Amino acid sequence: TWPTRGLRGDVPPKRIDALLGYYSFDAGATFVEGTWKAIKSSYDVALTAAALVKGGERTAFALCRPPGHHAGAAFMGGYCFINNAAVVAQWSRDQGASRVSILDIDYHHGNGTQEIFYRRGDVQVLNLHGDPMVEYPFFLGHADERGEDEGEGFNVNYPMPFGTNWDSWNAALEDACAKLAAYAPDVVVVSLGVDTFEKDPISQFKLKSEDYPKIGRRIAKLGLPTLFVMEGGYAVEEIGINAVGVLTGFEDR
Ligand code: 5XA
Ligand code: ZN
Repeated sequence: TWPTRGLRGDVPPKRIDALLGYYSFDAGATFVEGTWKAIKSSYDVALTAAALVKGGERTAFALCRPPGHHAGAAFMGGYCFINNAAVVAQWSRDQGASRVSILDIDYHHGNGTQEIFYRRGDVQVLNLHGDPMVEYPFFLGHADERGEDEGEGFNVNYPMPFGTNWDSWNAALEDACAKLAAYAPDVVVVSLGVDTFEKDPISQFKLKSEDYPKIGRRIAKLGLPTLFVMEGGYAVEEIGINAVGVLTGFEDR
């Protein structure tokens, strides 16, 4: 049960089946035996990668499963329980980074990441994704969501239509990279989803395998310590090829 309009969303009930609704926004984050172990391992992987970058590595790839970018400060959903990208952004701040940018290039809007940092100016959030009028998570991710209070102007959304190809997607990436460079963060966290791929079974963008190294190359051009955190991707045969494509592009191999 979800506390939607007309129900009390401010009183956490006592029963586990009701708490599942209270702490989620959809039925896409379920618990079975082993779920918590997976969530905690994913979180640990992200922090290990963050420590490598803090220790001087130019980049590290956190192969997180489950992913995280739909999870907010107090809710799960969309296969996400803990927001790994947000955790490492905050960890980097705690370790002395003045500013952190999160560049979310997963096909779906990272509603959790947006929610967590929406009122903060110390973490910039840039999000390229399917238009929420027609695409999951539906209820956040519009271009007019720009951040509030101290976060005003530090949340940038690029909703794009079904069928978006490399040229249009890349134009959004260019704009995002320009805004990121102007913000001059100490660390970049990339929420790396490869469900933008043309053959992804649940997504509607048209990127090709040959495009992923170009993404990595563009991000590398920023010249900043960069932490890649895995998000979505469902074309099982090509996930590895496309994710590694971004990384080899970053390393210019
Ligand atoms: O980035 N998010 C995803 O890939 C999960 C989408 C869940 C759709 N029900
Ligand atoms: Zn996704």
